[in-house]
Amino acid sequence: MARVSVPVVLALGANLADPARTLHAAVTALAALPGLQVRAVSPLFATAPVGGPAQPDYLNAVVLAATTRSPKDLLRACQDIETAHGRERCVRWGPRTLDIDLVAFGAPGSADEVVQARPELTLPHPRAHERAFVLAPWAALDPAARLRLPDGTLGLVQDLLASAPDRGGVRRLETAR
Ligand code: A4P
Ligand code: MG
Repeated sequence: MARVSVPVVLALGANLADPARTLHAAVTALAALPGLQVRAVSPLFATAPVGGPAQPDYLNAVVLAATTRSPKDLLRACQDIETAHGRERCVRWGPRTLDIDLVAFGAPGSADEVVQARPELTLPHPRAHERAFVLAPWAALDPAARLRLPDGTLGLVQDLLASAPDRGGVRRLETAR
């Protein structure tokens, strides 16, 4: 059965090899996925690492898209793109050539919104609401964006950013993309 296209928010991060090049290649790979239409790509943000071992600063970005894929299928496609860019999973929150997380699937409050707490795929992403490295690029793209919070309420991404513990560590890069 053909699925209806629903909005999806993806968060990209990289802090090994050539992160800017990797993020641009990842966006190109996402745009080439059947069943995914990239609508907007944020500027890159240089961000101090949150958690994990000592590691280089990250570059982070957010992609707004629409998809006819299921959440599980989209996650698998994102993981395939990570693997194609040399992603290895050794240390939790450790350095990585590329991470692509599903932040939110479906519009908050609409029938297509997906809220689920499964280890293999939790939606919305369980830590996105407290991470400036996700919230800052997202707010730069969509100042009115809202995110379903773990307590079930909706938060304005800009407001969440204003109180995110790591907000002092994020810096928008002004370079042309
Ligand atoms: N998984 C569950 N829900 C999701 C989701 N919504 N999106 C599962 C993506 N994956 C999800 O992910 C571990 C498992 O989470 C997967 O098997 C997937 O099925 P992973 O990509 O293998 O490992 P990870 O990303 O290290 O794990 P985790 O816990 O998701 O990490 P976070 O919370 O995403 O943090 N600091 C800066 N400045 N910038 C960053 O980008 N990233 C992290 C990773 C830590 N610190 C950072 C950054
Ligand atoms: Mg991840």
